[in-house]
Amino acid sequence: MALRPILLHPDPRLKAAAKPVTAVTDDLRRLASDMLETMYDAPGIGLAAPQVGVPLRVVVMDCAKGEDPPRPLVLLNPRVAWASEERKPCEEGCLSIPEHYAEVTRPAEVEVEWTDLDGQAHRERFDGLWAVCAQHEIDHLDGRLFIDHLGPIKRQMITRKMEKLKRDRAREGFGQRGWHEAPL
Ligand code: K1U
Ligand code: ZN
Repeated sequence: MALRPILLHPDPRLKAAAKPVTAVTDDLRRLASDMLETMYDAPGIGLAAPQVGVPLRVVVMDCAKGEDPPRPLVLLNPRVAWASEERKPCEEGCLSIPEHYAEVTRPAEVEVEWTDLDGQAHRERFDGLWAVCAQHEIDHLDGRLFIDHLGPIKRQMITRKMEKLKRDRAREGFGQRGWHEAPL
């Protein structure tokens, strides 16, 4: 298992539609395992393969709260098969847009279909944070970020701040995992 660097917005790889998974290979199992480790380490409640630079329709999620046991899910080729009429606002964040949060309104409940690493098909109804996270992650597979649900002024403001953050990090030698140690 290994941590993978998470791409930061703006990056053209976060805007591209990901390709369907066609076979479960050792590489794919390693990707899913690395994505779960990277998500827990961040920490986050979801991660999509394009966020680690892999243009495949793979999502990992675990929105278990507090005393609930962990529930790591690996979703291959997930799709929203049904969405409720009822819509709910929820504050969203994104590991590719650190330190920025905004309210996004989405369907309150969704049924998601996916295949797991054993090739088993699933269809499950999600609500609450699970529903928000599943929709956020499937958006990533279609090259959509939560800021694309905001008005143009808020979106531009966040994008400009992220451009500055990336410039500052590049200038100051801030690596993906933190400050580079000065050589002895
Ligand atoms: O896709 C991502 O960038 C992950 C993102 C998922 C998400 C968060 C909030 C609403 C919808 C989707 C995150 O995990 S951001 C980090 C976060 O929200 C969090 C971190 C630790 C504990 C609880 C939440
Ligand atoms: Zn995200």
